[in-house]
Amino acid sequence: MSSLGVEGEGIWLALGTVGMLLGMVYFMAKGWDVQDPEAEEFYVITILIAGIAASSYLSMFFGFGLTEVELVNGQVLDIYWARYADWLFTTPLLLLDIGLLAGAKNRDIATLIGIDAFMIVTGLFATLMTVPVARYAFWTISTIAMLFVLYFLVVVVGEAAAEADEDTQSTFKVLRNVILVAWAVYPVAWLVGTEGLGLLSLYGETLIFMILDLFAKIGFGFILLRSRAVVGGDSAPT
Ligand code: RET
Repeated sequence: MSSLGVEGEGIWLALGTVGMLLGMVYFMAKGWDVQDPEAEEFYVITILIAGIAASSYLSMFFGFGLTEVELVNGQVLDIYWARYADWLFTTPLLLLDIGLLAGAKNRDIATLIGIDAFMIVTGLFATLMTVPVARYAFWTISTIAMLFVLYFLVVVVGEAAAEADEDTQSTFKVLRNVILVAWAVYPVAWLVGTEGLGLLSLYGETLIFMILDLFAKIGFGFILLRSRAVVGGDSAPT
């Protein structure tokens, strides 16, 4: 049985599932013959990102990843918590992808992933709190963590990337910009969406998160796995 969700947003969850599955199958097909162990690593990570997101979207579509939070003022929010389970695993994997590409030190990648996990967990706290002021307090903490992640990515990982070859540098810059633009929209969507000020309906918010997730995961993977930096040499398609 399918679920249309609370406000008919099931359509976006279905599209999200299909989009993630198509991305995953495309990356698998493209990576099938890859022999180079370094390139293989990027394929495995990126396929995993799409696969985790596909299961999360499917669980939300079937209404499993959905719960209710009753605020102290009696207002009841419909919360898709499965997003946070998805993001807790996929955002570190995205950072691992770009960190490995840049040739960053393991220690720096680990720091970046640590702050990122803190961002998602405090974002989940913001989402589950019943007192409004606590929700906004955790939103602020999570957003500050995100600014640290973005800063660290540009400065520390960027420094490592600056020492890489030209192909790697240009792919790094494109992917870094994808992250800078896409990630920064998430806290805004939360704030204007049903978890925050409620200016957006659950229907509209689910649509926005679906577009962001596809861009930040499948768009990102597409750019990474097609790049000369990963494909290498003259065999690159563009
Ligand atoms: C939340 C709410 C609290 C404030 C902040 C958030 C940030 C979320 C981000 C999510 C990124 C997700 C990605 C998914 C992959 O497709 C948790 C929404 C800062 C940055 C890239």
